[in-house]
Amino acid sequence: TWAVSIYLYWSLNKEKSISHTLNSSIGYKRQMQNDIVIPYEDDEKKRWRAKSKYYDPNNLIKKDDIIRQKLNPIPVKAVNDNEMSDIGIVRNLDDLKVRNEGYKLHGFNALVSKNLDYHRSIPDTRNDLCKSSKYSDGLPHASIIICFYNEQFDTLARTIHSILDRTPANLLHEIILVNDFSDTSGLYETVKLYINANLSSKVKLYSTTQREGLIRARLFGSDKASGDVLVFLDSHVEVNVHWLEPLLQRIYENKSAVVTPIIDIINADTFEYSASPIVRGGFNWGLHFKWENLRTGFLNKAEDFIKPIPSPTMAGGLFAIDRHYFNNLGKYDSGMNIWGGENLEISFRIWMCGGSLEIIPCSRVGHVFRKRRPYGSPDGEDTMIRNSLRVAHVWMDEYKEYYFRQRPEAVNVHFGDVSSRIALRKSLNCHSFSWYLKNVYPELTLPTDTDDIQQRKSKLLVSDLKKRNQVYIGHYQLRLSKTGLCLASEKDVKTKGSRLVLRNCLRVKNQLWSQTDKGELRLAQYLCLDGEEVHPRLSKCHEMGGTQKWKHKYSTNVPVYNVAAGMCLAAEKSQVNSYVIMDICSSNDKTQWDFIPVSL
Ligand code: LR7
Ligand code: MN
Repeated sequence: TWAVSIYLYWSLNKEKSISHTLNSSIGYKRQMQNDIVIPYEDDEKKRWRAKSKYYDPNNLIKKDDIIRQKLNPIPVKAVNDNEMSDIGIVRNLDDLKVRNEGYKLHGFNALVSKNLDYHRSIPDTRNDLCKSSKYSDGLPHASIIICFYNEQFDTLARTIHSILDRTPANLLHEIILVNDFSDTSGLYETVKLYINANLSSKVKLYSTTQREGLIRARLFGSDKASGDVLVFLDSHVEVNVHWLEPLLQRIYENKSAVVTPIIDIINADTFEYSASPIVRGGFNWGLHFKWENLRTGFLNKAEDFIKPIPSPTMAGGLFAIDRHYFNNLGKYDSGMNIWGGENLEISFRIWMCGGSLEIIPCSRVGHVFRKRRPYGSPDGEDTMIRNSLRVAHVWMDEYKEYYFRQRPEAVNVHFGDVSSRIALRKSLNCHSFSWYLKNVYPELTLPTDTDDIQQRKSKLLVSDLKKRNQVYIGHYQLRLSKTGLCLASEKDVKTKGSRLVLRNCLRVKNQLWSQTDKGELRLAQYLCLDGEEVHPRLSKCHEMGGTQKWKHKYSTNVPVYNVAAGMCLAAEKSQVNSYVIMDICSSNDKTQWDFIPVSL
């Protein structure tokens, strides 16, 4: 265990420092996190979500039985026991390596993905009315284009199989995979072998000859396509039942409608599949995509939940478009590099040049929302800024000033030649940006100085609300089995970031752990035990589960397991003041805890 702990410590720290340098040196900062935030759900939406029957967390992850037998599970039991707990358990150094390298290279839990079947059932998240929808005969057929750069093989395989399993063969013209010059060793060869050995000739694999970035890689793929409709997907998705028919139906009715599914959530730590609320795409003046609530009153009658929803923008990764329409509309801006901005560019272009962009609620596709983008651009360029500048200069007329005001550092950044895109806009005879704002996105307000203050205010309100709604299941001391030592904070109970240590068991605040209905362990009902790092710490409770969610049974001699981390709470040594760490789950004494109920 000692050697294991050292390795664990080293590898987790290494992972952390690498991700830190990646984030800061390339300048991607935390933008991505803002991009994927789902807006705070108002009560109405919550009620609606609660009513829908599809959300069944116990049914989410079903593992291949063979894998299950091989792994010989150790008895980690949760109170609300479900199957998911054991799929991410790190049982040995090989598991640990898969997991750690996975987070580093892919930004998600590769161990879970590896242990999941390529064919798995996911909950049907559609509204019930979708189930009786009828689709026309003679729908156009689709070329599905998936670009990938360093994708984890199992996740890519699951993406492809979900399509083959859930798409009617007569509507599937081909799947075009474009390897964007991945540098993870052997990926291209592995994919090639797998396709040749297992998959139909409808699945085609191409490769770029240098790293192009997702925009030019999609252009490359779309030029090879010959189906009526192009469907673009990311390489870490799972399509849901009857996902394609409603998209094709809408394009069949209107060739200039560009359509997206609702993007459901595949949790990056656990691969749980869950439904997303119905929201539209918007953006802010920093030119970041954001989710936006529907217009009030948009969802009135039952049928409103299944009709197309006009959306000012799209997230970018998952959409369907008539192939000729895509080509006539100017495809993509090939001057954009690696990642970012192309989603707003094509959204503005669609609306301003006579088309429409719509969300089709009966089409559902899950996407792995990673915690950070695990790659940069080869030369370190901030491609989000470059690409956004191209959007601003071509499409935004005088409104580009608002972007510059928001991002003063962008003013002097090099963005290449945009003359051909300006010529395109002219030749398509497109509307002005002010037309777009007025007719498509009137909800977008111009930035004012008070915005910041308002934002801070609304955040405060939300957190107050959460505090009031807190539900406690029980209050305990956690004693390391066979010792008189209890789990305590190294510093004061209110010190964020404090590590955890063993202290002689005493009935003090500093050893009082309260279990919430969200699986949190709160010290003195204040800060949350967070298992993100080798040394678990006290963090502000965010109520989003993840590394603040713990499983165990309240009893004696049980491991305390962190679902997202795949690791157990362990004592470094059985001595007063020694640190508590995250370690491989075993039946070792150092991972066994007694829950001693405390009445308040
Ligand atoms: O250099 C690259 N070459 C590639 O082929 C970089 C990426 N890629 C591939 C990559 O393997 C993946 O399959 O391109 C695809 C998209 O890259 P991600 O998954 O890193 O992007 P993302 O999901 O983080 O970001 C969203 O915004 C991007 C802006 O450029 C793209 O439009 C993504 O497609 C888009 N993803 C979605 O819209 C899914 C829903 C997320 C939300 C909200
Ligand atoms: Mn993605």
